[in-house]
Amino acid sequence: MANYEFESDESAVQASSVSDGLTAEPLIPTAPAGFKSGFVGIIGRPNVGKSTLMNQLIGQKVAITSPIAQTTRNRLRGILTRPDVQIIFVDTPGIHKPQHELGSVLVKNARIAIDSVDILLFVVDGSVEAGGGDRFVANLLTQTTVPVILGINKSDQQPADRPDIDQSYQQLAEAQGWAVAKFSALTSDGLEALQSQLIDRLDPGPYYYPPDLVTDQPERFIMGELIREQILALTREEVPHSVAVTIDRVEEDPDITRILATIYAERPSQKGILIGKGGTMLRTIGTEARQQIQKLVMGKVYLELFVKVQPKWRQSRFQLSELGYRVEE
Ligand SMILES: Nc1nc2c(ncn2[C@@H]2O[C@H](COP(=O)(O)OP(=O)(O)OP(=O)(O)O)[C@@H](O)[C@H]2O)c(=O)[nH]1
Ligand SMILES: [Mg+2]
Repeated sequence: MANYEFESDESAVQASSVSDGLTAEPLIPTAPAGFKSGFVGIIGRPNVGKSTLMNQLIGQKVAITSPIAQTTRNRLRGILTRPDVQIIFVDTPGIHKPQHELGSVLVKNARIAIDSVDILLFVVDGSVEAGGGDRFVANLLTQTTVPVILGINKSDQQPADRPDIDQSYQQLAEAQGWAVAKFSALTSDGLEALQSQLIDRLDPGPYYYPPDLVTDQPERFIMGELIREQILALTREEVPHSVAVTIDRVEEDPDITRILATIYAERPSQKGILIGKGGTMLRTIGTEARQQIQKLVMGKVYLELFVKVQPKWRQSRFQLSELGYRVEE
């Protein structure tokens, strides 16, 4: 079974050399005078739009998104390079009350990001007022010395007659002296101002990654995520949460990329749902995922999917690690 390679914080520079496909230029140039750079951690409860925001800020889809909470399972970096600045955004799993070992690995990985970045962007959902989940995250952030910007997202969905929503977040921010930004990751409204706020707070620094690299993740990881994204979009209830995907083989021929992947479910009933009547569900997942992967590799893709049952993988430390989920200290 194939394992994903994950990079620790310390190996950020080497990460570029192991990223296959997404990098054309392995050399890191010397930064000109006045160049700024740094790491921005995107933190918040699940489903507030952290991954959508990161994709929009870097102008490319490197993180999958969905209306289902706990979509993101790994810390992953999205890199924005301009002539004057390089910002490395660190997308994290939503912070929530863990129900199983997978959940606690996710939350631990999100928490590690808090102290390993230069700026924290605490993202909240501006279509609803501050709740217990936001206050829990806010409380975690009071324990760090890293500067925090509270970002009110989904401004496009905020009802005009609810000024109390912003007030509930303003209160959280004022209590800690945090800056506030308001934007919509979906429409890009307010994102330029957010970018300026971030750049103002960055110090002069080097290129951490080659200018044309958009993520630290290997192409294989993103392929697996694009398959999981279709499962999140097409299945319901427990199925999206019970699924892991491994990429077992990638063969690149001049005119086609052949990919073999396995979808792991926890129960035979979930396997049945994933395959569907006469294999229709698996075919739909495969067709949709193949189209997304074709955009990633910019060429034709042949995708073969298998479904296997791995009972209780979300509870088992060993199996979590085999499937690419472990605490990355
Ligand atoms: N209307 C609106 N929807 C948004 C906005 N940003 C994100 N969404 C939607 O919110 C849902 C969750 O977005 P994600 O980016 O997956 O959220 P997340 O915070 O990364 O979620 P987890 O990975 O589960 O922690 C998706 O359906 C997005 O399309 C926004 O600015 N406006
Ligand atoms: Mg996410």
